[in-house]
Amino acid sequence: MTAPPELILHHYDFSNFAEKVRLALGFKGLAWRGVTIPAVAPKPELTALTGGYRRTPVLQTGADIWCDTRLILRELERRHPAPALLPAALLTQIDALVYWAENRLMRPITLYASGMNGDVLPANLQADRSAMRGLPPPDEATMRRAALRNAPLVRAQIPAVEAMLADGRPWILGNAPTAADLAVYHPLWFLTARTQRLAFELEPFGRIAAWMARVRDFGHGDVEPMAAEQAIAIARAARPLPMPPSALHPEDPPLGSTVRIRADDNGQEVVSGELVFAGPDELALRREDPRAGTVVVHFPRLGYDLRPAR
Ligand SMILES: N[C@@H](CCC(=O)N[C@@H](CS)C(=O)NCC(=O)O)C(=O)O
Repeated sequence: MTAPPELILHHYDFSNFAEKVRLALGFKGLAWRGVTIPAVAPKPELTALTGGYRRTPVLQTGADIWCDTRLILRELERRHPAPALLPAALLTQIDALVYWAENRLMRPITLYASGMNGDVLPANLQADRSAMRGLPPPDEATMRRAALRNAPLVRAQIPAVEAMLADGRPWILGNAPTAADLAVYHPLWFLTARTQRLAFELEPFGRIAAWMARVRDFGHGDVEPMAAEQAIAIARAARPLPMPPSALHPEDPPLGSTVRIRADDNGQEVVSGELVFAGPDELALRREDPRAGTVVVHFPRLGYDLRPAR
């Protein structure tokens, strides 16, 4: 019997950040297992692995849990370097484009698409997303107003993507795909992920349409479903990877101390554990879970807040 694939992605179908990772798995031609997680909290099976982090997606390899798509892509690249999505010579440009796409471009698209598709979204989704930002549940009129306020912010930015492709290049950074293509693609994908109502926003842009078709062609790789309980059992049976040497800053909490990590933007559930790795742009903490056993949860440094435990 062949061993099952080591990569387990915890995701759900209409998550655009999950779509970014599914396409990365497809581009690299990888086999993986997909655990479908709830789109709203609580997510008890996911948080047995993460210790509290509830955003989507999360990658699991044995007893190692990789949070945030920036880190997930880096880990995929480390394990499967070819074909590359993060070529060293382009890393700074990729990071800048990822930040623009996933913050400045993504947020108005989310508010626009969600507000125009309120009737087809799961009933409790908007209340959950507002709670993630410390806001009360919005009524339909509020969502609609937010959609209308954000439509111009979407239209102010889509032409920038067409301009990036204006010289006829096939990919955002030239002749080969990079993580920048995935990061710019997934917010645009979200515009029509639920319904075609906003497809007209992309219609004037021929280069974007051709480029999105090329990205879609990466596919999702070779995926088989896995039950959440099985993923937890895999974590329990595995040992976390050995940690490379850390590169702590003098301001960091000491290695081996108990720390708290949470996202600095939304979904700020705290994860607590023992700091076992700190690098220039990665943090990892070890935690004991009654169901998942000893796991190491990895985060990027940027976008996360690290503090000593109280
Ligand atoms: N910076 C994070 C953002 C992830 C994110 O915001 N994902 C959305 C789904 S597309 C989310 O977590 N929404 C709430 C949820 O799924 O519980 C990443 O790159 O992974």
